[in-house]
Amino acid sequence: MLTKIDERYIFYIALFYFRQGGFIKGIICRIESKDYYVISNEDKKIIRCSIKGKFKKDFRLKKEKLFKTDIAVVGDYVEYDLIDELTGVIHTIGQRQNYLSRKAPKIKGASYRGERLEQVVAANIDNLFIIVSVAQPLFNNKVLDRFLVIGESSGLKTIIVINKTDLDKENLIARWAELYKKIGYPVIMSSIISGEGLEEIKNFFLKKKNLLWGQSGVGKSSLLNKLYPDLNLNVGDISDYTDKGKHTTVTSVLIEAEPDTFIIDTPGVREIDPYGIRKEDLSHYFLEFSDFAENCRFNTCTHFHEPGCAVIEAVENEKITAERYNSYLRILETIEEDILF
Ligand SMILES: Nc1nc2c(ncn2[C@@H]2O[C@H](COP(=O)(O)OP(=O)(O)OP(=O)(O)O)[C@@H](O)[C@H]2O)c(=O)[nH]1
Ligand SMILES: [Mg+2]
Ligand SMILES: [Zn+2]
Repeated sequence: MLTKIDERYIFYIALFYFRQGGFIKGIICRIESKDYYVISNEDKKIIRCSIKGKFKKDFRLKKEKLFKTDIAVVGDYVEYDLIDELTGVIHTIGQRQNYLSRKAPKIKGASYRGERLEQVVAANIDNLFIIVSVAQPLFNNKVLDRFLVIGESSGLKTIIVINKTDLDKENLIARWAELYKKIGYPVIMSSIISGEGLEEIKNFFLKKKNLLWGQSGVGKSSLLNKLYPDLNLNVGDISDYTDKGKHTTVTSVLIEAEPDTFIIDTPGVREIDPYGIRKEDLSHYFLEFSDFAENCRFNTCTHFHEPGCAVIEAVENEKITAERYNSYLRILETIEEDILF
Protein backbone atom coordinates (compact mmCIF):
# COMPACT_ATOMS: atom_id res chain seq x y z
CA MET A 1 0.00 0.00 0.00
CA LEU A 2 1.28 3.50 -0.83
CA THR A 3 0.96 6.20 1.79
CA LYS A 4 -0.28 9.67 0.91
CA ILE A 5 3.29 10.99 1.02
CA ASP A 6 4.51 8.25 -1.36
CA GLU A 7 1.69 9.09 -3.77
CA ARG A 8 2.58 12.76 -3.77
CA TYR A 9 6.23 11.91 -4.25
CA ILE A 10 5.48 9.71 -7.25
CA PHE A 11 3.24 12.41 -8.70
CA TYR A 12 6.05 14.99 -8.59
CA ILE A 13 8.57 12.60 -10.08
CA ALA A 14 6.15 11.78 -12.89
CA LEU A 15 5.50 15.50 -13.45
CA PHE A 16 9.24 16.18 -13.56
CA TYR A 17 9.79 13.53 -16.22
CA PHE A 18 6.76 14.64 -18.17
CA ARG A 19 8.03 18.24 -18.24
CA GLN A 20 11.48 17.12 -19.28
CA GLY A 21 9.99 15.11 -22.07
CA GLY A 22 7.56 17.92 -22.92
CA PHE A 23 10.21 20.46 -23.81
CA ILE A 24 11.54 20.35 -27.33
CA LYS A 25 14.98 21.64 -28.22
CA GLY A 26 15.63 23.93 -31.14
CA ILE A 27 17.54 26.92 -32.44
CA ILE A 28 16.22 30.41 -33.21
CA CYS A 29 16.44 31.02 -36.94
CA ARG A 30 14.57 34.32 -37.41
CA ILE A 31 12.92 37.02 -35.33
CA GLU A 32 10.02 39.16 -36.48
CA SER A 33 8.79 41.63 -33.90
CA LYS A 34 7.62 39.40 -31.02
CA ASP A 35 7.70 36.15 -32.98
CA TYR A 36 10.71 33.90 -32.56
CA TYR A 37 10.97 31.27 -35.29
CA VAL A 38 12.66 28.10 -34.07
CA ILE A 39 14.00 25.14 -36.08
CA SER A 40 12.99 22.03 -34.16
CA ASN A 41 15.80 19.59 -33.42
CA GLU A 42 13.33 16.75 -33.73
CA ASP A 43 11.78 17.12 -37.17
CA LYS A 44 13.41 20.33 -38.51
CA LYS A 45 10.00 22.03 -38.76
CA ILE A 46 9.95 25.78 -38.15
CA ILE A 47 7.83 26.67 -35.13
CA ARG A 48 6.58 30.21 -34.44
CA CYS A 49 7.15 30.82 -30.74
CA SER A 50 6.50 33.52 -28.20
CA ILE A 51 8.60 33.96 -25.08
CA LYS A 52 7.15 33.06 -21.69
CA GLY A 53 6.03 36.18 -19.81
CA LYS A 54 7.70 35.37 -16.51
CA PHE A 55 10.96 34.75 -18.25
CA LYS A 56 10.77 38.15 -19.91
CA LYS A 57 10.20 39.83 -16.56
CA ASP A 58 13.19 38.07 -14.99
CA PHE A 59 15.27 39.07 -17.92
CA ARG A 60 14.21 42.69 -17.73
CA LEU A 61 15.28 42.88 -14.09
CA LYS A 62 18.62 41.40 -14.94
CA LYS A 63 18.95 43.70 -17.89
CA GLU A 64 18.45 46.87 -15.85
CA LYS A 65 21.08 45.84 -13.36
CA LEU A 66 23.73 44.18 -15.44
CA PHE A 67 23.58 44.71 -19.12
CA LYS A 68 21.46 46.09 -21.87
CA THR A 69 21.30 43.48 -24.53
CA ASP A 70 18.85 41.38 -26.45
CA ILE A 71 16.70 38.77 -24.78
CA ALA A 72 16.98 36.12 -27.46
CA VAL A 73 18.77 36.25 -30.79
CA VAL A 74 19.29 34.23 -33.93
CA GLY A 75 21.51 31.25 -33.09
CA ASP A 76 20.30 30.91 -29.49
CA TYR A 77 19.52 27.36 -28.34
CA VAL A 78 16.08 27.19 -26.78
CA GLU A 79 13.58 24.78 -25.29
CA TYR A 80 9.92 25.20 -26.08
CA ASP A 81 6.49 23.69 -25.56
CA LEU A 82 4.10 23.21 -28.46
CA ILE A 83 0.71 24.93 -28.40
CA ASP A 84 -0.32 23.36 -31.67
CA GLU A 85 1.54 21.79 -34.55
CA LEU A 86 3.38 24.93 -35.65
CA THR A 87 3.29 27.33 -32.70
CA GLY A 88 4.88 27.20 -29.29
CA VAL A 89 6.24 28.99 -26.21
CA ILE A 90 9.93 29.31 -25.39
CA HIS A 91 10.71 28.38 -21.78
CA THR A 92 14.47 28.45 -21.64
CA ILE A 93 17.27 30.10 -23.56
CA GLY A 94 20.61 28.30 -23.37
CA GLN A 95 23.80 29.91 -22.16
CA ARG A 96 25.58 31.55 -25.11
CA GLN A 97 28.92 30.06 -26.06
CA ASN A 98 29.75 33.41 -27.70
CA TYR A 99 27.96 36.16 -29.57
CA LEU A 100 28.61 38.91 -32.05
CA SER A 101 27.50 42.35 -30.96
CA ARG A 102 27.81 45.92 -32.09
CA LYS A 103 26.84 49.28 -30.74
CA ALA A 104 23.25 50.17 -31.54
CA PRO A 105 23.09 52.89 -34.20
CA LYS A 106 22.80 56.39 -32.77
CA ILE A 107 20.11 58.78 -33.89
CA LYS A 108 21.79 62.02 -34.92
CA GLY A 109 21.94 64.51 -32.06
CA ALA A 110 19.91 62.32 -29.74
CA SER A 111 20.49 59.51 -27.32
CA TYR A 112 20.71 55.87 -28.34
CA ARG A 113 17.69 54.32 -29.93
CA GLY A 114 15.52 52.96 -27.17
CA GLU A 115 17.24 51.43 -24.17
CA ARG A 116 19.63 49.18 -25.95
CA LEU A 117 23.25 50.12 -26.21
CA GLU A 118 24.41 46.75 -27.37
CA GLN A 119 22.82 45.06 -30.32
CA VAL A 120 23.51 41.35 -30.55
CA VAL A 121 23.68 40.21 -34.15
CA ALA A 122 23.68 36.47 -33.41
CA ALA A 123 24.91 33.88 -30.93
CA ASN A 124 26.87 30.62 -30.91
CA ILE A 125 29.04 31.23 -33.96
CA ASP A 126 31.93 28.96 -35.01
CA ASN A 127 33.07 30.99 -38.01
CA LEU A 128 32.62 34.69 -38.62
CA PHE A 129 33.04 35.58 -42.30
CA ILE A 130 33.75 39.25 -42.93
CA ILE A 131 32.79 39.83 -46.54
CA VAL A 132 34.25 42.78 -48.42
CA SER A 133 34.33 43.45 -52.15
CA VAL A 134 36.86 44.66 -54.66
CA ALA A 135 34.40 47.21 -56.05
CA GLN A 136 30.74 48.20 -55.65
CA PRO A 137 31.31 48.94 -52.80
CA LEU A 138 34.98 49.77 -53.22
CA PHE A 139 37.42 47.92 -50.98
CA ASN A 140 38.23 50.01 -47.89
CA ASN A 141 40.79 48.61 -45.46
CA LYS A 142 39.66 50.90 -42.64
CA VAL A 143 36.15 49.52 -42.83
CA LEU A 144 37.51 45.97 -42.87
CA ASP A 145 39.62 46.73 -39.79
CA ARG A 146 36.55 47.93 -37.89
CA PHE A 147 34.79 44.65 -38.61
CA LEU A 148 37.90 42.73 -37.55
CA VAL A 149 38.10 44.59 -34.24
CA ILE A 150 34.53 43.60 -33.44
CA GLY A 151 35.18 39.99 -34.44
CA GLU A 152 38.24 39.85 -32.20
CA SER A 153 36.57 41.56 -29.26
CA SER A 154 33.71 39.06 -29.53
CA GLY A 155 36.30 36.26 -29.42
CA LEU A 156 35.24 34.76 -32.75
CA LYS A 157 37.22 32.84 -35.31
CA THR A 158 37.30 35.25 -38.22
CA ILE A 159 37.77 34.62 -41.93
CA ILE A 160 38.08 37.39 -44.52
CA VAL A 161 36.39 36.98 -47.89
CA ILE A 162 37.29 39.45 -50.66
CA ASN A 163 34.47 39.03 -53.17
CA LYS A 164 33.96 40.25 -56.75
CA THR A 165 37.53 39.51 -57.86
CA ASP A 166 36.17 39.44 -61.43
CA LEU A 167 36.03 43.25 -61.15
CA ASP A 168 39.73 43.47 -60.22
CA LYS A 169 41.13 43.70 -63.72
CA GLU A 170 44.51 45.07 -62.63
CA ASN A 171 44.92 42.69 -59.69
CA LEU A 172 45.13 45.55 -57.20
CA ILE A 173 43.61 43.61 -54.36
CA ALA A 174 46.28 40.89 -54.04
CA ARG A 175 48.53 43.02 -51.86
CA TRP A 176 45.72 43.52 -49.35
CA ALA A 177 45.10 39.79 -49.24
CA GLU A 178 48.79 39.27 -48.46
CA LEU A 179 48.75 41.91 -45.73
CA TYR A 180 45.91 40.20 -43.86
CA LYS A 181 47.30 36.70 -44.40
CA LYS A 182 50.56 37.82 -42.80
CA ILE A 183 48.66 38.94 -39.72
CA GLY A 184 47.23 35.43 -39.51
CA TYR A 185 43.73 35.68 -40.98
CA PRO A 186 42.50 33.15 -43.51
CA VAL A 187 41.74 35.20 -46.62
CA ILE A 188 39.57 33.85 -49.44
CA MET A 189 39.35 35.63 -52.79
CA SER A 190 36.01 34.89 -54.39
CA SER A 191 33.73 35.66 -57.29
CA ILE A 192 30.27 34.39 -58.14
CA ILE A 193 31.11 35.09 -61.79
CA SER A 194 34.34 33.06 -62.10
CA GLY A 195 33.53 30.67 -59.24
CA GLU A 196 36.87 31.40 -57.57
CA GLY A 197 37.01 30.61 -53.85
CA LEU A 198 33.54 29.08 -53.57
CA GLU A 199 34.76 25.57 -52.78
CA GLU A 200 37.07 26.98 -50.13
CA ILE A 201 34.20 28.82 -48.44
CA LYS A 202 32.09 25.66 -48.49
CA ASN A 203 34.86 23.69 -46.81
CA PHE A 204 34.94 26.17 -43.94
CA PHE A 205 31.14 25.95 -43.65
CA LEU A 206 30.90 22.20 -43.14
CA LYS A 207 29.43 21.06 -39.80
CA LYS A 208 29.82 24.55 -38.36
CA LYS A 209 27.67 27.60 -37.51
CA ASN A 210 28.76 30.31 -39.90
CA LEU A 211 27.83 33.98 -40.00
CA LEU A 212 28.29 36.23 -43.04
CA TRP A 213 28.78 39.87 -42.15
CA GLY A 214 29.71 43.04 -44.02
CA GLN A 215 28.48 46.15 -45.77
CA SER A 216 25.45 46.14 -48.03
CA GLY A 217 26.07 45.02 -51.61
CA VAL A 218 29.30 43.07 -51.08
CA GLY A 219 27.55 39.86 -52.15
CA LYS A 220 26.73 37.94 -48.95
CA SER A 221 23.41 36.60 -50.20
CA SER A 222 24.77 36.07 -53.73
CA LEU A 223 27.56 33.83 -52.42
CA LEU A 224 25.06 31.75 -50.44
CA ASN A 225 22.75 31.39 -53.44
CA LYS A 226 25.67 30.25 -55.55
CA LEU A 227 26.73 27.65 -52.98
CA TYR A 228 23.20 26.48 -52.21
CA PRO A 229 20.93 27.32 -55.19
CA ASP A 230 17.80 26.07 -53.38
CA LEU A 231 18.02 28.93 -50.89
CA ASN A 232 16.83 31.52 -53.37
CA LEU A 233 17.75 34.47 -51.14
CA ASN A 234 16.92 37.99 -52.29
CA VAL A 235 19.82 39.63 -54.04
CA GLY A 236 20.26 43.34 -54.82
CA ASP A 237 20.00 44.64 -58.34
CA ILE A 238 23.24 46.29 -59.37
CA SER A 239 21.34 49.03 -61.21
CA ASP A 240 19.98 50.20 -57.82
CA TYR A 241 23.44 50.34 -56.42
CA THR A 242 24.55 53.41 -54.43
CA ASP A 243 27.62 53.90 -52.28
CA LYS A 244 25.63 53.01 -49.22
CA GLY A 245 24.28 49.86 -50.81
CA LYS A 246 20.68 48.89 -51.18
CA HIS A 247 20.10 46.85 -48.02
CA THR A 248 18.42 43.96 -49.74
CA THR A 249 18.57 41.52 -46.82
CA VAL A 250 16.51 43.09 -44.06
CA THR A 251 16.72 40.63 -41.21
CA SER A 252 19.19 37.98 -40.06
CA VAL A 253 18.23 34.44 -41.02
CA LEU A 254 19.77 31.18 -39.94
CA ILE A 255 19.56 28.36 -42.45
CA GLU A 256 20.50 24.72 -42.03
CA ALA A 257 22.06 24.34 -45.47
CA GLU A 258 23.11 20.73 -44.89
CA PRO A 259 22.69 18.56 -41.80
CA ASP A 260 24.60 20.33 -38.98
CA THR A 261 25.86 23.03 -41.33
CA PHE A 262 24.28 26.33 -40.37
CA ILE A 263 24.62 29.65 -42.15
CA ILE A 264 23.43 33.05 -41.00
CA ASP A 265 22.84 35.66 -43.68
CA THR A 266 22.72 39.16 -42.19
CA PRO A 267 21.60 42.59 -43.40
CA GLY A 268 24.35 44.94 -44.62
CA VAL A 269 25.86 47.08 -41.90
CA ARG A 270 25.54 50.83 -42.36
CA GLU A 271 27.79 52.20 -39.65
CA ILE A 272 29.98 50.26 -37.38
CA ASP A 273 31.25 51.20 -33.94
CA PRO A 274 33.05 48.77 -31.68
CA TYR A 275 30.99 48.13 -28.58
CA GLY A 276 32.34 48.46 -25.04
CA ILE A 277 36.02 48.66 -25.97
CA ARG A 278 38.32 50.79 -23.84
CA LYS A 279 41.11 52.83 -25.42
CA GLU A 280 43.84 50.88 -23.65
CA ASP A 281 42.34 47.58 -24.83
CA LEU A 282 41.94 48.43 -28.51
CA SER A 283 45.42 47.19 -29.48
CA HIS A 284 44.54 43.67 -28.26
CA TYR A 285 42.17 43.47 -31.20
CA PHE A 286 44.88 44.35 -33.72
CA LEU A 287 46.43 40.90 -33.54
CA GLU A 288 49.89 41.79 -34.83
CA PHE A 289 50.25 44.62 -32.25
CA SER A 290 50.08 42.42 -29.18
CA ASP A 291 53.66 41.08 -29.25
CA PHE A 292 55.00 44.63 -29.31
CA ALA A 293 52.46 46.19 -26.93
CA GLU A 294 53.81 44.06 -24.10
CA ASN A 295 57.08 46.00 -24.30
CA CYS A 296 55.64 49.51 -24.03
CA ARG A 297 56.96 51.51 -21.09
CA PHE A 298 53.47 52.10 -19.66
CA ASN A 299 50.99 49.27 -19.35
CA THR A 300 48.14 51.69 -20.06
CA CYS A 301 49.87 52.82 -23.27
CA THR A 302 47.41 53.64 -26.07
CA HIS A 303 50.26 53.68 -28.62
CA PHE A 304 49.34 57.18 -29.72
CA HIS A 305 52.12 59.46 -28.50
CA GLU A 306 53.39 57.93 -25.26
CA PRO A 307 57.15 57.82 -24.73
CA GLY A 308 58.75 54.37 -24.89
CA CYS A 309 55.96 52.96 -27.06
CA ALA A 310 57.07 49.70 -28.65
CA VAL A 311 54.16 49.71 -31.11
CA ILE A 312 55.18 53.08 -32.58
CA GLU A 313 58.73 51.76 -32.82
CA ALA A 314 57.47 48.67 -34.68
CA VAL A 315 55.62 50.92 -37.14
CA GLU A 316 58.83 52.89 -37.72
CA ASN A 317 60.71 49.64 -38.33
CA GLU A 318 57.92 48.45 -40.68
CA LYS A 319 57.12 45.46 -38.51
CA ILE A 320 53.60 46.81 -38.26
CA THR A 321 52.17 48.30 -41.46
CA ALA A 322 51.34 52.00 -41.63
CA GLU A 323 47.91 51.04 -43.03
CA ARG A 324 46.95 49.06 -39.95
CA TYR A 325 48.41 51.63 -37.57
CA ASN A 326 46.46 54.46 -39.25
CA SER A 327 43.31 52.38 -38.96
CA TYR A 328 44.07 51.84 -35.30
CA LEU A 329 44.43 55.61 -34.71
CA ARG A 330 41.15 56.31 -36.49
CA ILE A 331 39.27 53.87 -34.29
CA LEU A 332 41.03 55.12 -31.17
CA GLU A 333 39.71 58.62 -31.92
CA THR A 334 36.13 57.40 -32.01
CA ILE A 335 36.16 55.54 -28.71
CA GLU A 336 34.37 57.54 -26.05
CA GLU A 337 36.13 58.13 -22.77
CA ASP A 338 33.27 56.97 -20.56
CA ILE A 339 31.93 53.66 -21.61
CA LEU A 340 28.80 52.47 -19.87
CA PHE A 341 28.74 48.79 -19.15
N1 LIG B 1 30.67 41.28 -60.49
C1 LIG B 1 30.24 40.65 -59.39
N2 LIG B 1 29.07 41.01 -58.83
C2 LIG B 1 28.65 40.35 -57.72
C3 LIG B 1 29.40 39.31 -57.13
N3 LIG B 1 28.75 38.87 -56.03
C4 LIG B 1 27.64 39.63 -55.94
N4 LIG B 1 27.56 40.51 -56.95
C5 LIG B 1 26.48 41.49 -57.18
O1 LIG B 1 26.42 42.41 -56.11
C6 LIG B 1 25.09 42.87 -55.90
C7 LIG B 1 24.73 42.78 -54.44
O2 LIG B 1 24.69 41.43 -54.02
P1 LIG B 1 23.91 40.92 -52.72
O3 LIG B 1 24.16 39.46 -52.64
O4 LIG B 1 22.50 41.38 -52.71
O5 LIG B 1 24.73 41.68 -51.57
P2 LIG B 1 24.51 41.56 -49.99
O6 LIG B 1 25.86 41.64 -49.38
O7 LIG B 1 23.69 40.39 -49.65
O8 LIG B 1 23.73 42.93 -49.68
P3 LIG B 1 22.68 43.25 -48.48
O9 LIG B 1 21.69 42.16 -48.42
O10 LIG B 1 22.10 44.58 -48.87
O11 LIG B 1 23.51 43.37 -47.23
C8 LIG B 1 24.23 41.98 -56.80
O12 LIG B 1 23.86 42.73 -57.93
C9 LIG B 1 25.11 40.84 -57.20
O13 LIG B 1 24.83 40.30 -58.47
C10 LIG B 1 30.65 38.92 -57.79
O14 LIG B 1 31.38 38.03 -57.36
N5 LIG B 1 31.01 39.64 -58.88
MG1 LIG C 1 21.90 40.16 -48.66
ZN1 LIG D 1 52.56 51.65 -26.81
